[in-house]
Amino acid sequence: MRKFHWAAAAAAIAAASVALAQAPAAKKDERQPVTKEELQYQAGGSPLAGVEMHQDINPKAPQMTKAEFDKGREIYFQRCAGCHGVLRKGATGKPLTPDITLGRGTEILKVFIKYGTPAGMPNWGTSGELTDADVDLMARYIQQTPPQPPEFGMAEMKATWKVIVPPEKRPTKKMNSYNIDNIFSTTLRDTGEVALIDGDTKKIINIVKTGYAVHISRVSASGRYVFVIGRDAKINMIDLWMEKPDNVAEIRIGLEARSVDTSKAKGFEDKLAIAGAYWPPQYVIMDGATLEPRRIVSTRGMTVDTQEFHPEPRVAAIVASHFKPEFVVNVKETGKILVVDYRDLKNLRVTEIPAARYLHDGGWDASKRFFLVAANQSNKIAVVDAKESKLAALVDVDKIPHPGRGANFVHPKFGPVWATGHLGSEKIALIGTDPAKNKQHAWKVVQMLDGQGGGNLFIKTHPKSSNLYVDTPLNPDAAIARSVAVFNVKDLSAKPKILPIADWAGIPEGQGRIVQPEYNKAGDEVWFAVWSAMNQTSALVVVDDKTLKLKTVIKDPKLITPTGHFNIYNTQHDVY
Ligand code: DHE
Repeated sequence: MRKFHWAAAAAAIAAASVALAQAPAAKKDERQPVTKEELQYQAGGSPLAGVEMHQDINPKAPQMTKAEFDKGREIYFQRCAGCHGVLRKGATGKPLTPDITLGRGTEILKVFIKYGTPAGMPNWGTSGELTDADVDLMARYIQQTPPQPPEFGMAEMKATWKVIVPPEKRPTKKMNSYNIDNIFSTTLRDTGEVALIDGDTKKIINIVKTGYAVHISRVSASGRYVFVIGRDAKINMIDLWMEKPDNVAEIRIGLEARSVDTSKAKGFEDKLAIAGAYWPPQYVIMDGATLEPRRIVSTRGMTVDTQEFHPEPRVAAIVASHFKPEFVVNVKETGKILVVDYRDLKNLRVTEIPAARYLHDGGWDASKRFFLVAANQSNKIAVVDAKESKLAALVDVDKIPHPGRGANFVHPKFGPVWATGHLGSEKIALIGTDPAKNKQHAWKVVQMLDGQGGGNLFIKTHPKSSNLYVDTPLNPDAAIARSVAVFNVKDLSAKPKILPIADWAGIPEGQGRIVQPEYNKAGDEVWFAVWSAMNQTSALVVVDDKTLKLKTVIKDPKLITPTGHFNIYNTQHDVY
C-alpha cells in the first residue's frame, strides 16, 4: 500500500517540482529519507485526534468550515503528527508550517499527499487510504495555522488522579501464592489493558484496565508495584501483593506519552515515580506510593546542534539510575539528556547533557554505570556515564538504531559489549562497554552482525544464556516479520538460526508480527508476542533457550494485540 506509483505520478510530480522550484526557498533539509519500516513505525495514531482545538482563521489560507477543520485535525493526528509533529514543526517528516505550505499552495500539496514522494512520504491517495476529497481537505488543512492542543498542568493532573486503594488499606504482606518475580506484564495494545501472566504456569492472573494503547510497563525497586503508561498519558499502578493483583492508583500526566519509571537508588526505593509526556512536552515526578503529582518540568527549549528553540520536544526513554538518586530523561527533538537529581524536588538540580537528535530508546550496560540511548536521526548511540553525570561518547552506528533496552554479553574477543539492532538496516552493532579493562574497544563498534533484514525493534539476551535474539516485526517481507534470528554469542562467525515463531503458533500467513523477545526470571526460556490485528488471533510463544525448540504457545481470546511483555524480575533489575 505504500508503493510509489511513478507512472501515474510522474507528470504531476514534474509539474509540482517546477512550481516548488519557484516557491520561496525553505531551509536546507538535512534529514535522511524515511524508510518504509520507519514510516510504519512512526505513523501510529495519536490520542490528540480526539482533542478539541482552537481554529485560528488566517485570511491567507484557503477557507475551511469548522466541520472541515475538525475532520482535517482528526486525520492529521491519526496519520501525520507522528512524523510531522504536533505543531507541524517537522520531525521524521518535513515541517508543514504555513510559512512553507502557503507558498506551495493547494494543488501542489495535493500531489504530494496523493502520490507520496521517494523520500518516504506515503501515497495516501493512490493507496486508497484517503479519498480525493480527503486529499483536498488535507491540502487545505496544512495551510491553516497549526492548532495547539491544550496544556496539562497540576490542576488537570490532580483532576484525573485517583488513589483506588490508599497505602494504609493495602496488604502488609504478599496475599497470593504467585512467584511474583516470574510474572509477565503483557501489553494488550488495542484493548487498553495489560495481562498479568504467571510465568511458571503460563496462566493469566488478571486482565487489568489501563490507558489507551499501553506502551511500556516498569517495576518499582522493591518489585511490588508495576507502573504502566498508555499512549493517552494515563499511568496505572498495579500492586502485585494483592490476592488478585490490580490497580491501586492512576493519573493522567498529559495528553500523550510513552515513558515511566520509578526511583531505584539506595534509600529511595519505591519513593518516587516519573513519567514523560509527548504532549505537552514535560516530565512529572510523582509520589511512588500514590502517584500524587509533585513536580512538573517543561522540556521546551533549544536544540543541541543548531541551538534553535523547539516548542514541542517530546520526552522519550526515562531510566532510573541504580548508582545515584537520579533519573535520566531523554528529550527527543532537542537531542538533550537531562539527569534529574530527585533528592530535593523543590530545588531541583538538572544536569543537561548534549547528545544528538532524536533521542528515542535505550538501556544500561551490564555494570549499570553507562546508559546507551539511540539518537535515531543521527545514526548514533549516545553513552551517558551515570556515575559522573556526563556524556561518555557518541558512537556512530548504522541507519536508525533501535535498541529497545539493548543486549549485554561478553564478546569472546572484545570483552563486554552492548548490542543494538536497526530499523533501517539488517545490521546489529556490538559496542564495547568496558573502559576499565578493555579501553581500546570502549565506545567503538567492535563488530557488525547481519540479521535477517531491516525493521528490527527489539533484541535480547540474558546473563545465563549464550543466545542473542533479534526480532524484525517491521520488515516488509512477511516471512521475516513472522520469525526471529538467533545468534550464538560464543561463535559470532556462525550464521543465525531462524525460528518461525508465528508458524509455531499456528497463526495463518499474512497475520502476526513477532515482537520483543523477553526472558523469564531463570533465563532459560524466551517469550515472544505474535502481534496480529484486533479481529485476528494473536499469541505468546515460549521458546526453550537451550534447545531453541518451541516450549509452549499461550492463546486466549482475551490476548488481543499483545506487543511488549515485561518480566517482573528482569525489568526490576534491568537484566538484558
Ligand atoms: Fe515504542 C519503548 C516511543 C511505536 C512498542 N517506545 C518505547 C520508548 C519510546 C517509544 C520513547 C522508550 C520508553 C522508555 O524506555 O522509557 N514507540 C514510540 C513511538 O514514538 C513510536 C515510534 C510511534 C508511536 O506512535 O508510538 C513507537 N512502540 C511502537 C510500536 O509500534 C510498538 C511495536 C507497539 C506499540 O505498542 O505501539 C512499540 N515501544 C514498544 C515497546 C517498548 C517501547 C514494547 C519497550 C521496550 C523495552 O524493552 O523496554
